[in-house]
Amino acid sequence: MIIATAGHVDHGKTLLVRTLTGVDTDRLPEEKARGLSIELGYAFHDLGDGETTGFIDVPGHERFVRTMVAGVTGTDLVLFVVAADDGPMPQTAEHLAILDLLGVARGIVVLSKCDRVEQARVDEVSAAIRAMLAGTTLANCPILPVSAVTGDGIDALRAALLREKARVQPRPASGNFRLAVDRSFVLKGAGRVVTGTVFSGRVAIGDSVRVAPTGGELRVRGIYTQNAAATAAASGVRCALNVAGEGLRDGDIARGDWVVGEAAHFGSQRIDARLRLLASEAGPLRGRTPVHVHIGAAETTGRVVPLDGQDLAPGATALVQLQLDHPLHAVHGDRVVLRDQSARRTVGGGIVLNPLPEARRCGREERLRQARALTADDPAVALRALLAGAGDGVDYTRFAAAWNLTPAEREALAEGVAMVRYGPPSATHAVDARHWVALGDALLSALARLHAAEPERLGLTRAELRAESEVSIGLALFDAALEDLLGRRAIVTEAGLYRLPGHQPVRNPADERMWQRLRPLVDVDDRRVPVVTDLVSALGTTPPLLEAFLLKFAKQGLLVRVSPKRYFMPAMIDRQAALVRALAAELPSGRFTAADFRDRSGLGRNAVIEILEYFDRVGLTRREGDARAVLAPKR
Ligand SMILES: Nc1nc2c(ncn2[C@@H]2O[C@H](COP(=O)(O)OP(=O)(O)OP(=O)(O)O)[C@@H](O)[C@H]2O)c(=O)[nH]1
Ligand SMILES: [Mg+2]
Repeated sequence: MIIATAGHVDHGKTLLVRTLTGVDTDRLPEEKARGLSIELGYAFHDLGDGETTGFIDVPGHERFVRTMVAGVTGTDLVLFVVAADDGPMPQTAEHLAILDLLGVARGIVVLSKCDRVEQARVDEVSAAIRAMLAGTTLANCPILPVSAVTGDGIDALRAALLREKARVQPRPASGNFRLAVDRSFVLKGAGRVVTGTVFSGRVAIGDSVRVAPTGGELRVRGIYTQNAAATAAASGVRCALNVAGEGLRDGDIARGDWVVGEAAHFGSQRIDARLRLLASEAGPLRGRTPVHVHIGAAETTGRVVPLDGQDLAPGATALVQLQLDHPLHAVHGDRVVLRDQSARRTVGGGIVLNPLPEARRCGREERLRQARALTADDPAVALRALLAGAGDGVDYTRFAAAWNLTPAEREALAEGVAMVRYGPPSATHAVDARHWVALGDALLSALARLHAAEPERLGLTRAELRAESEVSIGLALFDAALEDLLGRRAIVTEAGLYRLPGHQPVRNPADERMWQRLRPLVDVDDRRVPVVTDLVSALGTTPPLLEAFLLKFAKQGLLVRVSPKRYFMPAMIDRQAALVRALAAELPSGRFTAADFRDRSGLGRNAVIEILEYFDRVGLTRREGDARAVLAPKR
C-alpha cells in the first residue's frame, strides 16, 4: 500500500510524514537550506496494522507540479494537506484537480497548523474545502484538523488512515508486470537500481524484463518491496529492482521509463484518450493545441487532436488523440494529466483508451466508433463493441497488448467472446462470430446465384468470387473465410475455380456432343495430350470452329487454356502444380529450373515451357532468371 501527500507549498506535508513515520523525507541539502521539498521523498512505516506502508512525499511548489504528478500517480490513498491559517491556495486547487484526474479515490484532508488558528477558522476552512471536494473522486473523504507541532489530532489521523487503508480496493494482480520508474541510481556493489510503483502484474528474481519504451532487455537480480528484501513483487507496492543486462546500454533508465514484462514493452506516439478539460479553464481547448502530457511518471510534449474535430469546452469531455513528440509507454486505463504548453497550469486529463490506434487511415466516424468502444472498463465489453462494427474485425494481438493482457489472459478472453480468429502467422485478427457466418453465407449465395444464372459455367475464380459476393472486406479475411468453407467442403475447387459441391454444369446439346468427342482425346496420360492442330485433324473439324469450342469449354472450367496451342484437363494442371510445389520444396534453394521440371514430369520441352509460363501468369510461380520459385501456398 502506498500513501502519497499532496497540497500547496509549505502547508506541512513533509512535517506530517515525519510526524507519522519518524522519517524526514527532505534529504537534499538544498531542501534543508530552503525549507522546501524539491524531489519526491520516501518513507516506510508500520502504522500499527502490522504492515509496512509506503509514503511518497511530494513537493508543493508550483514549479514542481511535474514531480508531484509523478509521485501521486499509481497511489492508493492520499494525504491532502491544507494549512488552516492559509486555507485553500492555488496548488490546493491544482493538486486536487490532478488527484481527481488520476482517479485517486481514497484520501484524507489534513487541516494542518491548527495550533495557529481559532476553531472558527478551522470550521471556515473545512467548509471551503468540502465545497471544493464536491464532484471530485475525493468528495466524501474525511477532513481532520491536526497540528504536527503539538501533536493534536495525530492519533485520530493515524486511526483514520488505518480505516481508509482497509477500505482501499486491493489491486488485481492481473496483467503484465509494469513498474513506473521514478528513481534510478547505481548502488556500490549492487549495480543499477530502479525504484517505482508497481502498476500491474508480478515480478520475481531471475525474470527477464524490459525497459519501455526503448525495449532494452534486463534481468532482475534483486527485489526490495516496501523497503525489505523480497523474492517477488506484485501490483500496488513500492518496489526497488536491482537490474542488469543489455537494456542498460541503451542509455540510462530514468524517471518516466517503465520496467515491464516481456510482452509489454511497446511505446506510443499516438494515444487515443478520453479527456476532460477542467471547468476552471478560461476558454475552449482547440484542436492541435500543444500541451505537456503526463502518464505514469513520464512527461513529454505533444498535441491534442479531438477525434470529432470540435473544440473542447471547459468542463466538457471528449475523445481525442494525443500526438506526442516522443514515444511513451502506456496501456488502456492509464491516467493522463495535461498541462499547458509552458507547463504552468493543469488544463485537464483523463484516461488512455488505446495506445496502439491503427495507423490505417479511416473516417472520422469509424475512429470515433472505435474509441467509444474502448471506453468500457471490461476488455470483453470493449472487444464485443469493437467487433460489432468492424467489417474486417479487430487486430486481436494489438488489442491484447493495448489492454496489457498476459498471453493466458488473452486466450481466456478470446474464449469468452463470440469471435473467430484468423490470419497469419498466429490468428492475429478476430471477427465477430455472426459476421463470420454471414460472410460464409455471402460466398455461398454468390455461387448459388452464379450457378442459377449461368448453369453451363463450372465456377468462379477467387477474384471473381470476391467481387460477386459483394463483401467489402480485406483479402486476408476473405481468404480465411474461403479456406474455412473449402475445409468443410461447403465449397470445392477445381483448377482454380470455386463452385458449390452439388453443381454440375449443364451444356447445350451441340456443346455436349463436342465435349463427348473431345474428352477422350485430352483426358489421357499427361505426357500424351495432343496440341490443338492434332485435335483439329483427329476431330475432322476446322481450326476456328474447334477454337470456339475450346474457349467455351475453358470458360466453363472443363479445360484449362495453357497456351493457344494447348488445353489441358483441370486435373492435369492440378497434378503438374503439385509436382512443381514438391520440386520447389525438395530443392534447398526453393527454386527449380525448367529442366528440373521436365525431368520430373516427363513432358516434352515445349509443353514444359508453356505450362511454366502459365503458372507464372496465374501467380503460382515467379520466374527469377533461369529458375522459378513457388509463390502461392498449397490450397
Ligand atoms: N505551527 C505549525 N507549523 C507547522 C505545522 N506543520 C508544518 N509546519 C511548519 O510549516 C513549514 C513547512 O512545512 P513542510 O512540512 O516543510 O511543508 P511542505 O508542505 O512539505 O512544503 P513543500 O514540500 O515545500 O511543499 C515548516 O516550517 C514546518 O515546521 C503545524 O502543524 N503547525
Ligand atoms: Mg515538503
